[in-house]
Order: sequence, then structure tokens, then C-alpha cells
Amino acid sequence: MATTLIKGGLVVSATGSVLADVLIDGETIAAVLAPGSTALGGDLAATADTVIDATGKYVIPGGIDAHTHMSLPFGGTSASDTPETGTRAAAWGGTTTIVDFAVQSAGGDVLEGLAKWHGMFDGECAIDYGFHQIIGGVDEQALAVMPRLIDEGITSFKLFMAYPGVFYATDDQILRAMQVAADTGLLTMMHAENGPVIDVLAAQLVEQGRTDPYFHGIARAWQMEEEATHRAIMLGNLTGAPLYVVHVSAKQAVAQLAAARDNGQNVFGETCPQYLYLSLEEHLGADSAEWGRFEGAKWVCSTPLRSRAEGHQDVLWQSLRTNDIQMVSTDHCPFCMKEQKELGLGDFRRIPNGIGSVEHRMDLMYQGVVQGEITLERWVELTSTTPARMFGLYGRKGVIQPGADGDVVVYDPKGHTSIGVGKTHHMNMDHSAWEGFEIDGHVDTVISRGRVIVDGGEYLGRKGDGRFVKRELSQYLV
Ligand code: DUC
Ligand code: ZN
Ligand code: ZN
Repeated sequence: MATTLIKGGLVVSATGSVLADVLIDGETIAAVLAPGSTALGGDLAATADTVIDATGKYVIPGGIDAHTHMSLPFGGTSASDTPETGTRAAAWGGTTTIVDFAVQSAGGDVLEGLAKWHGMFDGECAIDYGFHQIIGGVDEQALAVMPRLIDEGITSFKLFMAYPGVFYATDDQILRAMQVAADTGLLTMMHAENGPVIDVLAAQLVEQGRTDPYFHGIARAWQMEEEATHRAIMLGNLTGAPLYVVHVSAKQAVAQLAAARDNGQNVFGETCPQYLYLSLEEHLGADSAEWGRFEGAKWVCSTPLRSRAEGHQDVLWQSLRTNDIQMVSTDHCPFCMKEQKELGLGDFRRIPNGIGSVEHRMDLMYQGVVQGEITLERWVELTSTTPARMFGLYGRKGVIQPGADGDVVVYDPKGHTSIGVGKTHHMNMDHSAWEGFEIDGHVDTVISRGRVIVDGGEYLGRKGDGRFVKRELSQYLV
């Protein structure tokens, strides 16, 4: 088996940082040793097949993005990154595992939906991947089949309190699905926004001629995120099902989660880089020579970007420090402006919802370290270790220790990354939601199960390197 030695770097974990050499044997981490150690019987730097000098750099477990939507059919089109292009872009950015969402649509068969996603992903990916299951139609058949997902390595499912007529679940349906979750250990993931109310507000705005992307953010009011988050928490409380709320953007929703946690309830929250850095005023309300007031369509996603004047971004950063929010994923769901976002010219309701970020999450969150918002260790915890623990991957992923998969990133804090189309942009999009962002750091080397797939500004991997990973139950269940 080929061996790789990463020598002289600062190995950063969720619990601390230490100067160490990391030896990977084949696909697996074999040892974490004092720098230059000969404990294994010789000079490893002389005998390893590949030696990577990480002096002055951070050595971290590969990023885990637990919320992506490659090729998701949405709003009359499909997310523009395929499993192939999206996972390659993820690799460029230091993410070595994604968890995407297989879809069961209303009236459809859950296991057929899952099989379809396997068909789309298998043999296509640059990095390892797992699936959550979207239950888009909670009916008797779906409820009966859900426990079998665990045998398939799918230990979490997502419900939507938004999107009536598409993925929407009513309260009684949520109750039934959560009862299954409480009985089996499946983790309930919730898109918490009150869809029926939002749809009325959106229709009223369009009738008033308020059709620009900005009004997407007005229609999707924070009150309806807070309300739905509270309702989901109460249904979780009633059923005893642990709850994971996806893409939290409103500070009031954070407060709901914090209160429930303080109350002893097993609830968790995820936010995304767009809610930390971008805003309703500056982005949804953007205006350009090329697109006029439609420019903001680039940042139409749900939940929406929130007002900076109202302070949501500051509260979200704070919540990452206090652990009121435990994870940062991307909700990567990219659409091009041409022919995709454009579908909503004249009516913001028709703009496909989503932002592409899978390539930039590790860099964007590292910038939080540079800015003093989070520590180095918390960066690793939010982007790799907690996702692994939350979604049943820990031990294999999310940690640098003997026996774990050789998923390792060498990150250079003295490097620099200019984000934007024509600079660092491998996502299949005609624009970047992050154009112009400058990062004081750089993903130098990415190793996936022992294979160097990014190094020296070159992509060295192959389509099909990535394998499906069956997941265990969440470590956060009690
Ligand atoms: N939100 C998005 O922005 N895109 C896809 C689905 C979702 O919930
Ligand atoms: Zn969602
Ligand atoms: Zn999503």
C-alpha cells in the first residue's frame, strides 16, 4: 500500500492543536507522531512514497458539507452542479465529504427516490458522499418505509414546512414522521419557514408590482422562520424526536433553538456562510448595469438573506461561539443567471432558490478565524467534526486519528484566495455569489482516502474516486 507522510504541520482538531507528522497508509490514517519521530522504526520521510511538507501550515480533517443539492430539480429547472462538477468543486475547496439529499416526491416511493439518487451519484463523484432523504410526501407508505432507510445508511430525513404543493408537510404529517424518528433513531431535519403564510405575502407583493428579488426577502419574513422553528421544536418536544433545523438565518430562530436547548431539549441548528456574510440590503437589493434590479436574483435562497440593520449576522456569529448553532453547511444549490435565475424576471416567485458555496465554505469559515469570530479549533469543529458526529460519520471522518479515512487538508494561513469567476471558481455557474471575497488563507493540498486529489493548484483526482458512505445513527441521540 502506498504511504503518505504529512510532516511538520500544526494538526488542528476540535479539541486542540499540536505539531505532528501524519502518516497515511493506503486509504487510512496509520499514525499521528511527534515531528520527525522514528517510533515506527526509521526515518519515515525517507521511506514514505509521498512526503508533503506542511511546515507553517495547518493539517485538518477534510471538510464535511452536510447540506448540498447537486442536480436538484427545483422551480422548473435543476441545480446546475451535477454530482461530478459539484464534488470536484468541493474538493478544490478542501471538502472531502458531502451529504446530499435524495428526494421522494409526494405520492412517490421513498426507496425508488433513493435508488434514483444512487444512480445519479454512483461513479460520478470526486469525493465521498452520503445521502439524507427528503420526504416530500408523508403518506402511509412513506411512514412504513422510513425505518428501512437506516439499513441503507440513510439515518436522517428532511421535512419542509415551506413550499406548499412541492415538498410541504402539514403539522399532522410532521407529527407522524417525528413519531417514526423517535421510535427508530432517525434524525429529523427541518426546513422551518411557514410556507402557506409566505405564499400569501408573496402573492400580495407581486400584485402590488413588487416583483424584484428584494421582495423575496420581504415575503419570507423572519417572523415566519421564528414561528416555524418554534412549532418544529414543540412537535419535537411532544414526540421526543431530536430535531436539526437547517439553514437558520433569523436571530429570532436562533433564540428559539437556544431556549429549547436551555430547556434540555435535543435540538440543533445549522447555518450557512451566506447568512453570516451577506445581507438583504446589500445583496438581495443589489442593482447592476448588467441586470438592473434583477441582480439580487443571484442571492435568492430560502431561508432568505436577512437585514444587516436588524443584526442577524452578528447574532449568528455569536451563536457559533456559544454553541447555540452547532454546524455550518452550505445548502449548495446553484443556478446560473442565464436561463435559470432569469425564469423569475418580472416575478421573484419564479426565481429558482439557491446559492452555490460548496467550493468556498472552508475558506469563508477560516476568514471567521482571521477576523476573530471563532477559534482555529472551532473552525474544524463547525465544518468537519460536528458534521461527522451529527450525521453518523465520526471515526471514519471528521478527525485525524489512526483508523480514520485518510481525508486530510493542508491549509496555508499565509496563503491567499481571491474568490470569483476566472479566479477560483470550479462550480458550474455563470457567476459567483462570493465574487470579490478575499481570504487570508489557502487550501494547498487535499487528500481523499489517502489519494492526493488537489495539490499545487492542480486537480489530480478522477471522476469516480468518491464512494457512497453508509452512515450510522447520529452521536447526538440520547
Ligand atoms: N432552499 C434553497 O435555497 N434551495 C433549495 C431548497 C431550499 O430549501
Ligand atoms: Zn431547505
Ligand atoms: Zn437545502
